This record gives sequence, C-alpha cells and structure tokens, in this order.
Amino acid sequence: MSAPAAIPNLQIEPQRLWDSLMATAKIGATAKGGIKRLTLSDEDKRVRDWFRSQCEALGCTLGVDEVGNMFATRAGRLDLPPICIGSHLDTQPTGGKFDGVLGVLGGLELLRTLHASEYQTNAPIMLVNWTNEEGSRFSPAMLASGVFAGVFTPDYAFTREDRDGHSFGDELKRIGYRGDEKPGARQIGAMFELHIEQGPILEAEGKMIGIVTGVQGIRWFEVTVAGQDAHTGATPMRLRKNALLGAARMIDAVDEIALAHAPDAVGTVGLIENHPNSRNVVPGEVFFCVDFRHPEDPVLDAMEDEFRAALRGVLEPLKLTFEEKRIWNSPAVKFAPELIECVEAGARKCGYRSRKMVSGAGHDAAYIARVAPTTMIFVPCAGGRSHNELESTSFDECGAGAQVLLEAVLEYDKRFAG
Ligand code: HGY
Ligand code: MN
Ligand code: MN
Repeated sequence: MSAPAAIPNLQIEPQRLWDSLMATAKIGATAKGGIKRLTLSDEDKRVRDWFRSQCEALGCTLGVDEVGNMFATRAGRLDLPPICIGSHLDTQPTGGKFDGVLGVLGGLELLRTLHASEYQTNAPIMLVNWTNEEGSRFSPAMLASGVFAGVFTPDYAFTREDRDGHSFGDELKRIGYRGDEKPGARQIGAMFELHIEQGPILEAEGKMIGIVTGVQGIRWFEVTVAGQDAHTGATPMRLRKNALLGAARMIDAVDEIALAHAPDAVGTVGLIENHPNSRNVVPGEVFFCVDFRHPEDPVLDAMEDEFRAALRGVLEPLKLTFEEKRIWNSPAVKFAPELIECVEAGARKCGYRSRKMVSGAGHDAAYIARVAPTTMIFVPCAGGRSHNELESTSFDECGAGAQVLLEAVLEYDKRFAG
C-alpha cells in the first residue's frame, strides 16, 4: 500500500455505517427502541466480541488493557504515535442507539474506508472502545479512560461495585476482557472523538457539525440520609424522622442551587433508593446521588458549598442525620487548538454548517486530553434527546459526522504526521 502525494478524495459509505449502527443496536435492544448494554454485562461482551471481529477482518491488530479498554490498530507508513479515534460501546439502562456507539462505529467506518481504498496514512490509526464511559453501573463515569490517563488506579477501578455488590474487576474477568496491557503504557499521538451532541443546540440552529472546544466540569456526590423507620398510622407527625421527606427537600434544593447559577449550571438527583420502601413505613434511610455541572470550576466550588449548607439547613430541622461524599470531580477541559483547526477544515471541506461549543456531557475525550492533544466532533440528535430510548440521529447526520471525522484525521495526518 502506498500513500499518494496528496490526500485522495476518500468518501465513507454512510449505508455501511448505518447498517453497523442498526446491527449493534440489536445487542441489548429494548422494547422502546433503545439499548440497555450496561458496562461489563453479557450484552457488553457480545458487542465487544462483534467489535473485535470487525477490526480483525480489516487486518487491525487488537490489544486489551487491564481495565478492558480495546485498541484496534491499522499500521501507518511511518512508525509514529497513532492517531486515535475513540468512544464507548456501553450504554445507559435506557440508552439510545447512538451515544458512544456512533464514535466507535464512525471510527470503524473510517478504517473500512482506508482499507477499501488501500490508502495508508503516515501515522498508524488506532480505534478505541473505552470501558465504562457511562458510569451508570459502576461510578464514576469515564472510569477506564480515566485509568488510562492516570486519574484513577487500576485497583480503584477493580474495586468499584454496582448497586448489587458486583465488582468491576470480577465482571471484567467474567466477560473475558481483563487484558494484560498496562493502562496508559500505549502512546497516543492525538485523539478525535465523534459523538452526538446530546443537547438541543445544533438542531435548533440548523447546524450539522459541532466543533467542540472543551467539556464542562462535573461533580458527583453520594448522600445517605438517616431517620427512623416508624408506623405511618401510629406515629404523630411531630415525632417522625422521615428520611424520604428530607431527601425530597434536598432534591428541590439541588434544583434551586443550579437555577441560582443559571444559565449554564445544571444539577440533578437521578438515582435514589428508599428504605424500607414499604407503603406503611415512614422511611428511615434514603440513599441518593447528585450530579452538578458547569463550564467553570469556581462556580462548581460555590455550588458545592451551597449544597453542603443545604444539607445541614434542610436535614437538621427534620431531626435527620446524613453522610455525604464527593465521589467524582472531573474539572472543565479545553481541547487542543491544532486539532480543533483540523475539525474546522474537515467541516469546511465537506461544506457543512458548524459552530463551536462546549460539551454538556462528559466524554472519554475529557480524560484523554490530559495525555494527548484531543478534540471532539458533534452531530445533532433529535430534540436534543439522549440517555433516552428515543435518542435519534439521522442517516445523513451520522454520515456527515463520520465524513468530517475522516477529513479531520487525514488533515491532522498531513499537517502533523508527515
Ligand atoms: O455523564 C455523562 O455526561 C456521560 O454520558 N457519561
Ligand atoms: Mn457518551
Ligand atoms: Mn452517555
């Protein structure tokens, strides 16, 4: 295979990409048209096996590290650090067909296009499936890209447990994807991540491509509120220690804190467990998780202080005690200007309308940006819906994102790997 002088006009095949998206959507398909493919579940194993076979069919070499990150490499003309294309194949419990998957399959389509055209890039191309991006089953999110970037240790990852007490390490072994590579030992020259926006901006503005300049800061907290189980009939209101009432007021307080830092702050309680959760027992214990996000870390500091003040102010008058722990702090991230320029050049070459934006959602790119120049490419999703079984990105939008990904990678290869 040889590399012609100038970059040929390579075109991805949008139908081949779409067919792969629909084929993988069957792995963990839900009745409402979404996907439930929780990290390290049997469905995750099936899609990993499918991914491995697709990459091997293209002659890629496959590697798996200790936390299950999968690396498929296509050799380049020169022995350089690879240009990486990565995202994730795990989903939320009520996930959609495109979150994460488009980034991995858009990269697979790029490899298929290079393979079919026999064009060889200067730098190797490495396609990555990062383990546990979602953080739904095992918190925090972006766990394995975080291990790769040195944010977490492998042992920290192995000991993370789901709400049923299964550990990440055991589940990784169970599905046969606990590799032997040291996470982070592998070099990355640059990383591009294609992803759906998961918000309403591109669609509202009629833009096809999001030129992502960074990712907002994210902080997760776990709270256990303790009161006293009591009889709902025989216990007077003044004698109650109702943990669920306290949690309910805290859910409202989290909402108020985010609204107080409008327009960019967001605050959510998405997971709550009420005990004993019986119709005629005043709940004595409630566990819930808080997700705060903002583009500026100092604002997140203020929100965190207000949150702790609210815990005391809300729960103590209700005679409740509580334990609170910040379990995740992912600072705001800025992407590499030279890669952003390659994406802009790619969008321009394809003639797509685009706009710069910061990602509201977290992504593996946020952590890989710590160890290599990194950036992202967004495409719209209908109504901005994501983490929702109705998530929908069109055939044309998927094709556009993959084509811009190809152009950006070839542009980077020409500018920086020649
Ligand atoms: O939480 C996030 O933003 C990502 O979807 N894991
Ligand atoms: Mn994602
Ligand atoms: Mn997600």
